[in-house]
Amino acid sequence: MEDIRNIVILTGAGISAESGLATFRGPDGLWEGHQVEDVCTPEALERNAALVHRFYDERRAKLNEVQPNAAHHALAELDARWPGDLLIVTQNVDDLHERAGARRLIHMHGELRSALCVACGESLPWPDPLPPGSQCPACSRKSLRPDIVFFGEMPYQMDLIDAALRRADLFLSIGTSGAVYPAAGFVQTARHAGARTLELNLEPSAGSFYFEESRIGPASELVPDLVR
Ligand code: BJW
Repeated sequence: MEDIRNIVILTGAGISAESGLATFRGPDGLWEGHQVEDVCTPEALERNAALVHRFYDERRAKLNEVQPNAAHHALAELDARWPGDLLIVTQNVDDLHERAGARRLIHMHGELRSALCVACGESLPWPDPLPPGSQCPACSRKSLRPDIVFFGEMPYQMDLIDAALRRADLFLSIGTSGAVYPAAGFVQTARHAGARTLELNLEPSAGSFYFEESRIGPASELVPDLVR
């Protein structure tokens, strides 16, 4: 790591799997027979708000039962001690990176513990449980939804992420299938900018061939081995 100063780390559902949170695409990747693509759209929210709210209510409740694992802790330690630029970009909506102590973190697909007002755009801590007909404290409209980036919506902080990728010396991808864009394209942006690229995953991802190196195994072992 001698010649590396700027690091971007992309994480996905696989990093939280060993904490007990289900991934999306795999044997446990279904929720009550629904594909994630059927629940996580603005159209689904409009068509069947109760179903979408229940999906996120159940996942939010599950957060109280799980803890960060060795991979989250290893990344938080790296964040604390790394003198150069470092950015953890997580696609996950759980809070396990921050509970492990990570500070330089972007939730590009939103957060379970945040609510978004569709009327005024305000984000606020999710009032748990959300009483029916809850009002937005900023505009008083009854228009709160989960602060989650659905398919077809723009992920958060893309400008910041893009800038970090363009000056990265190392791009590390952990526990993501590489099935969802724009995150799946980050490896190409980083490579074009001259970064070294490494993937840590339980199996080769969809974009495995874009990486210079792939290490196959559980994140709780591979991440501490790499960063400590
Ligand atoms: C382990 C492990 C262990 C297990 N250790 N590993 C280009 C081409 C085609 C389509 C598109 C395109 N660009 C955009 C699109 C459309 C769409 C898209 O990508 N569709 C695809 C289905 C093709 N993208 C969008 O709509 C996005 N918005 C957008 O593009 O806006 C326009 C734009 C234009 C230009 C620039 C920027 C933007 C929005 C995507 C929103 C995704 N939302 C979801 C749900 C919300 C969050 C939530 O409910 O949690 O986000 S979908 C779901 O997938 C979730 C995840 O964050 C995301 C990625 O999944 P992830 O994390 O990779 O999980 P899995 O389950 O797929 O994989 C887990 C991996 O871990 C596996 O490989 C396992 O092997 C591994 N693993 N255990 C290590 N112990």
